[in-house]
Amino acid sequence: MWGLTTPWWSTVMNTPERFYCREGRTSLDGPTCFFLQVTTNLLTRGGKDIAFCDFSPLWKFHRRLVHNSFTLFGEGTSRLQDIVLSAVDGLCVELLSGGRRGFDPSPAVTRAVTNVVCTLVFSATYRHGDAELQEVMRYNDGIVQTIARGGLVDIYPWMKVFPNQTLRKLKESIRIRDQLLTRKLEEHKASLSDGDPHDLLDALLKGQTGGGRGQKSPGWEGAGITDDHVLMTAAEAFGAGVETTSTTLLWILAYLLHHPEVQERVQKELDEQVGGERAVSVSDRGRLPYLDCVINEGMRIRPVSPVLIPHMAMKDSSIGGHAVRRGTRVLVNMWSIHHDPRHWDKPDLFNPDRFLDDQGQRVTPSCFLPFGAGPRVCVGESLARLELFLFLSSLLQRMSFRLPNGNAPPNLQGRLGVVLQPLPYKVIVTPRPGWEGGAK
Ligand code: STR
Repeated sequence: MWGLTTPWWSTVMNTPERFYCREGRTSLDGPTCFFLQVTTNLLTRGGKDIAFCDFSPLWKFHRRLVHNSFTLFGEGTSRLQDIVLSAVDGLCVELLSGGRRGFDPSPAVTRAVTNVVCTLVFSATYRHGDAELQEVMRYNDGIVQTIARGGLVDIYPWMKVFPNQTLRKLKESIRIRDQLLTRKLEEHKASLSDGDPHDLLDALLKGQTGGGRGQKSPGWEGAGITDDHVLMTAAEAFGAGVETTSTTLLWILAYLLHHPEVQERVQKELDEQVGGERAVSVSDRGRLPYLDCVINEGMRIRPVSPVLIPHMAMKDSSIGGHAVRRGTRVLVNMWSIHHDPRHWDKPDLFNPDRFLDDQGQRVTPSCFLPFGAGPRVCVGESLARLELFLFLSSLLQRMSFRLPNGNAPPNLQGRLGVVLQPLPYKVIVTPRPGWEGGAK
């Protein structure tokens, strides 16, 4: 296993092993789990969420509820598209007003993605500079800064040496988060009506009472979903929805700066299939295979979650030929799966074409698992894919990205915090013909 001198994650990532197992934990109270317990218990009120909660019938129900409410916005409806496109317009205007000087695209991208998630979770849409949006972004940043990735996955007792100041900052960020979300929850309770839910909070509240029939029918599974569950789910949808999507977009932009020819090819495809007269829409997706490949290749080469959050064996089992006892925690090394030279030709090369076959048809290799797999597969996968598609296609339709003169291309090593992030870098954006203002 990994030692003390190098960070655990670089040791894990740099081995070909696909799984790491650690026996000896049977519940969240186990001493080896102290550190994980401190941070994730604070974050989730002791596992009232989806990602960190242990498996149980209630968890299954809870997850299904969230999944169903996501399909409300998902493909087949234009709601999500409208929400994302309005954030895209704002983002394009902001990026294009960045001027000819190089600037860091990260704050604008994060703000746009945060805005989408705010609309999905509690129907708020914010203008640039809105005080509540700033508050949301500040507390989220506070959590991201303090809950290092080690906090999510590390399993050694010495990790409990957790600086007090950091813990204080985490607690304070969580307090602000909970205050804001509680307010939103109360507002939603007061305005809950019989029709279709408007957002995730509505859907969860309806799930509690069995489809909004007003009173809980006896034996209704949703009765186990407490207000705490609703709050923690909303909070998690935030954290997971913002960090992952914005980071993936920033990784892809970083790679496009390294590979201007890829950017040009995407833009050529967009020009041919969509043109410059109208905004891109979900229905264009089938016509833009190369763009899809670029998104896939970005998620392969720099998975936001290079080591998945821990899974626990619910019963005696086996994995990759190794026996795994009940209660063992299993870490999946997605980095090694996505860089396995037996499955990927030159795995360190950014090559979107690997997702196309000889006939130019899209292929999805079995070793490509950016959202994980199985019952714990990412619940936001289709939302995320839709967002990535709409954001990236609209950006590249409307503007081009290049390096400021004299700047070295972005560092591609990245830094593993709560997700694997690129280090800050600068871009110059120039509008493409007809999109000087950023939106139409
Ligand atoms: C980010 C910060 C925050 O405010 C809340 C959360 C909770 C859910 C976490 C998220 C975090 C980081 C990304 C995670 C997500 C659950 C699934 C996702 C770890 C800490 C991934 O596995 C990529």
